[in-house]
Amino acid sequence: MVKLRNDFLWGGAVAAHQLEGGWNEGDKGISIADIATAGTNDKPREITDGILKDQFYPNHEAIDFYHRYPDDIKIFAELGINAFRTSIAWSRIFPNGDEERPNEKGLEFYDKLFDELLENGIEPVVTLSHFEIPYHLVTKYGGWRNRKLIKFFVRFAKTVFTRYKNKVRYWMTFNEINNQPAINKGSLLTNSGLLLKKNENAEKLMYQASHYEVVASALAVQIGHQINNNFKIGAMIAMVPIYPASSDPKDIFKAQRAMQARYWFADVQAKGQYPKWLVKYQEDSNFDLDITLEDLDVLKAGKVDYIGFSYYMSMTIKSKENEPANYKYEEERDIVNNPNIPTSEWGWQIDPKGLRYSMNWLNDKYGLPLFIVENGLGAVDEINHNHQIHDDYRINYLKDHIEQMEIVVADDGIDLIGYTPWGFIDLVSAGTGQMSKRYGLIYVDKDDSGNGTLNRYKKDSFFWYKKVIESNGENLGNL
Ligand code: P53
Repeated sequence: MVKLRNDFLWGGAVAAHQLEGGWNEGDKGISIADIATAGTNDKPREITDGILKDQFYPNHEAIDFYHRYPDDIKIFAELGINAFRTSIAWSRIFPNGDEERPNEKGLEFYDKLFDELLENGIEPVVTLSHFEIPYHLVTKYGGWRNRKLIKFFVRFAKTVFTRYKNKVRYWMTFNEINNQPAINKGSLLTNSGLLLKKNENAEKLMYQASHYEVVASALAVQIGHQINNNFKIGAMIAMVPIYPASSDPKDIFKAQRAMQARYWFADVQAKGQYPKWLVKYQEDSNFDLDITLEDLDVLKAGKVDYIGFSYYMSMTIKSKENEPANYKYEEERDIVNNPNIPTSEWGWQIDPKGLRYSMNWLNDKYGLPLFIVENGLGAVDEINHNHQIHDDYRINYLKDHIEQMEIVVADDGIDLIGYTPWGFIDLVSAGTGQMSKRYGLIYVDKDDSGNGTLNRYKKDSFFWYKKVIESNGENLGNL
């Protein structure tokens, strides 16, 4: 029944700063993730001005993958995955971000990591920028508000494309490039590294920084293809479909505008140009952005090969009385609860059918191969005295999503490259800095304050996913 590609990638996904640790080893520089404190769902992580003595920084050690990767990869091989999505920490390769020459020790680390993976039949899938911009680029240049960042990023991309051209086939430029609204709260924990100045227009700044990022992404795509014609270089977007709360036409349009505002990044990366509504909107807002004709040519020439996306949840939006015609999407203000679907312990609305909707939407819009590069459930796990973790809630979540993914391939005829569930080994949450928000099929013994043996244990979901992979997705039954 299921007709997945013969070379379908069954994998797992992580990001350098969330699992490696070794934050100051191998001449690595400080990244913004290294100065992010721990938070909770109610208490946002803080970005401190440099490293403060009395603060706990969960990413400094993370799960110590930097030292433990050979043993971890043995467990990954036992799980049976054939793809491992990670990122290259920019600050290992260019510790400050603006050096002329790369740090050889950083390059060697990823050589060893990729070799170890390949020897175990696991293909590395690599994101260039996953929320870990070198901090020096923030303090000296203001992060992506500065056009110079394009040059630094392209140098980084060129360096790693060249170095790993025979080890890595699938690349993504910016993780969740559309995950930018955090700047409204002044948070740095996105790719952009933006600190709002007093009285600065956050929306204008977001459009400017995002423009430089899409230009840098398009340049990287062009250069990557020159270095290795077989490279597949993708966009990576956070896919959270926005539904209208009712069939009221006001809700329908509001949801449409929300989708446009959330996904224009993919329009630019996949179609090589800005959507008309946004050009008009930016003009009408008098943002006076630095977007040159040359930039627009770069965008046309650097279209991505596929759409990578994360999928965790859907959101729902409702109109208000007297909404202005030029409604501005503001997620925190406008999202309402969807009573038809459940909500996770961290407030994310679980919606497996929304995955089918999302993939059809993406396919209709871009017609490019799709790659589910993140999906998963953050939940509290209990480990018993035999080191067992009975995480049937996680199995159910993954099963329900894989089921929809298979319907999409079998019934909707959509070309899907692979599936790499997020945080398949427990790691530090990006949003909260917690360890207790666990996504893993592999348990890591460490708590939110940084205590624990760091031992690894296989959860029930590990044995379940192993069977799914062995049967190429045919066997989704519980244990
Ligand atoms: P955490 C928000 C919404 C959707 C995906 O997130 C998100 C976020 C950011 O919190 O991020 C992606 O750890 C991201 C990963 C992250 C994962 O989702 O907050 O690409 O780095 O860990 C899960 O539960």
